[in-house]
Amino acid sequence: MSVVGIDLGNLNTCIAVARRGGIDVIVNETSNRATPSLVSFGQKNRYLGEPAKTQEISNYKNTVGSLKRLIGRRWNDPEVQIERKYIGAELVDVHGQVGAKVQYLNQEEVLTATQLVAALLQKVKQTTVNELKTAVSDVVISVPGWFTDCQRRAVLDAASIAGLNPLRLINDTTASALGYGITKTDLPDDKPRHVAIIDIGHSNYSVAIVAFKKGQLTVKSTAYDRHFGGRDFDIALIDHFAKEFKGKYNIDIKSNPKAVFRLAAAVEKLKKVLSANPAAPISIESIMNDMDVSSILKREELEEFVKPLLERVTVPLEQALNDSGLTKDDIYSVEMVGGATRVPCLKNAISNFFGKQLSFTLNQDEAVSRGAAFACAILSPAFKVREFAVHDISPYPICFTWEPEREIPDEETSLLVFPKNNLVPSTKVLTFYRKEPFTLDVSYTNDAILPTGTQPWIGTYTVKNVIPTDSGDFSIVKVKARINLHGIVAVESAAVYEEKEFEEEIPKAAVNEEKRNEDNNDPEVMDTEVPETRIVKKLVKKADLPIVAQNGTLSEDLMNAFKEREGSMAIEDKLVAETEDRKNALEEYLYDIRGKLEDIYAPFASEEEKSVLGSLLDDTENWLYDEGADTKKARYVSKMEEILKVAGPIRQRFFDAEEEKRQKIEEAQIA
Ligand code: ATP
Ligand code: K
Ligand code: MG
Repeated sequence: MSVVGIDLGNLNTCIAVARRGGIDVIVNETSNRATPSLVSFGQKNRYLGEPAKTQEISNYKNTVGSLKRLIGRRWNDPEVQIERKYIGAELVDVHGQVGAKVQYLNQEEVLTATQLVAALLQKVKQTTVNELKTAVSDVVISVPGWFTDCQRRAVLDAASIAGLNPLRLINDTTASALGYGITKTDLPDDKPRHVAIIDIGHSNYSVAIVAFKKGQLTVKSTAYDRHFGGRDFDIALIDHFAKEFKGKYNIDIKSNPKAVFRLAAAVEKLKKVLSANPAAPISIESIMNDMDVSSILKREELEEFVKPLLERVTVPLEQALNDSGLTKDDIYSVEMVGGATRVPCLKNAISNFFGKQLSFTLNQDEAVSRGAAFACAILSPAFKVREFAVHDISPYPICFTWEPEREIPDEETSLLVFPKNNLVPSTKVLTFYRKEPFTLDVSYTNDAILPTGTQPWIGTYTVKNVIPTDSGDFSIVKVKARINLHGIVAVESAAVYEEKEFEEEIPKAAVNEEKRNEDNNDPEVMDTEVPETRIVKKLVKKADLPIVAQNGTLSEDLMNAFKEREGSMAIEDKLVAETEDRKNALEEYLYDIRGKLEDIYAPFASEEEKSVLGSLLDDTENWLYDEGADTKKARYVSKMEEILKVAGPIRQRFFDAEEEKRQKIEEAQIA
């Protein structure tokens, strides 16, 4: 059974697996420890991860990135407009959800963001299967702590489409915190150690204040800047150089999408060099109109370009600290995670804020995936890990509302069931007095801290089969509301209860207490022979009630349709890969046989055979450059068989002769 942690990053996805020896980050088909979070569509197949990156520029119209910024969003969410500038493909409205329109198999295809993430997860699954050589199903996937119910449900749907079984969605900073805590052997028994976990990635910035004790962590508070990361630096640099090159070379980069992508790739490199050097060059060959461009930039200039961003860097820190009720002095260490925490001005600002040296003990690029793998190991029945409890919180207050019951005057019609920073997971029971079915609306309450554009609605749950009691009174209905391990909210169950009278023995202590009060001068009375009883009323469950649920999870029909579509696209990809494989094999075999025919096979082939096979090889080679450059798998297989038919007997004679030689040597040795 697999134990896998997936850090679904905006730029890169990182996969960690738990093995007997510990947690390892695995490499993909190009030996990289991170896979680009990109999916691309072609005439014959999809390109997922690395190959999508390779075509990002040439096939930008059919390539989609920023996947985690799109998933679970409605089309009219203002954030979708923000993402447009980072994405080559056209974004479209798919029944109110955001999707992308691409050319695939020479046809127009529209895929929802959920399907696109499923495609990426499909790739993640293959990479993991290749590494582990076993089926992969159980995973833990990380998401930003600010992800809403809808976004979380969409990630779960995507995983399900890809055939994965998420045991948990874990918040990015919680994953890093788990990786920190579970490997520390010196955590205190009593007074907790408070650590600030800071993750600044490509698109977003999260901070969590976490209390660690031996065997457990408790997230005290979190804060976010959802639009703060490496890509903001990239955009600032793109703007700068586009302007500079306009003046210097008289070219308009912004008018040419491919030129923008070329510039984006170059400024990302430049930015990284500037993290370690005071100045760095940039040069791009034929950026557009066959023009080469070059320039140089100082680190201070970059810092000037992103000044508005830098002014915001301490805002989440301030907020998280405030919400935790702690002071800077209470913070034992500041752990930095995420690629953008390598930027010197960010490091300085954060270090100055806490008045402390920053700590880089966690692997900046891999901490989240490693933590997610630990979480998976903890939840997996297949694995034994050190006991470590994770107490996380949910940032947005959630309330339940309902229609008032006419016969109950002044009944409340809403309740804040899960306040801000409620523990995750958590179950609460609500009691209703009703004579007929009723409906509960679940929604976020506080618009102020909700990401703009988030619809407050989370779900609608109707409790069915509610009727009056036998005496025509209100039935007592208890409803179980839960935030589960994924951080999503649902009404889990409902049941009708009734009050029943029971006769119960009065506990000895209580009897004695009563007696003593009656007559505390006479201790003899305390020894009562016959136990005394009393009548008590208790609520007992009479029956479970059915619930009709509506929430952000995909309907069964759509889920099945998406699974089927993903399955057929995956088969297409596999077929293309196998075809490519057969073609390569044919090519290799052809050159191999040709070489051997002039060398070791020469003594074993007649002149006629040599001439027949020689021209067959020539013909096949020509065919490979011509019609065979791009054809069906079966054609490559049959060409291979044709060659084998002629070459096989020659090869056999060679092997027979070799075998004879070997035996002679053996006999000589024995003799
Ligand atoms: P997110 O967490 O926002 O979803 P992610 O997890 O994919 O995104 P990371 O892999 O943590 O992001 O970080 C990637 C970002 O870090 C990129 O913008 C990258 O350019 C930047 N980065 C990586 N190394 C450096 C460096 N040495 N100097 C500056 N920036 C860097
Ligand atoms: K990452
Ligand atoms: Mg990240």
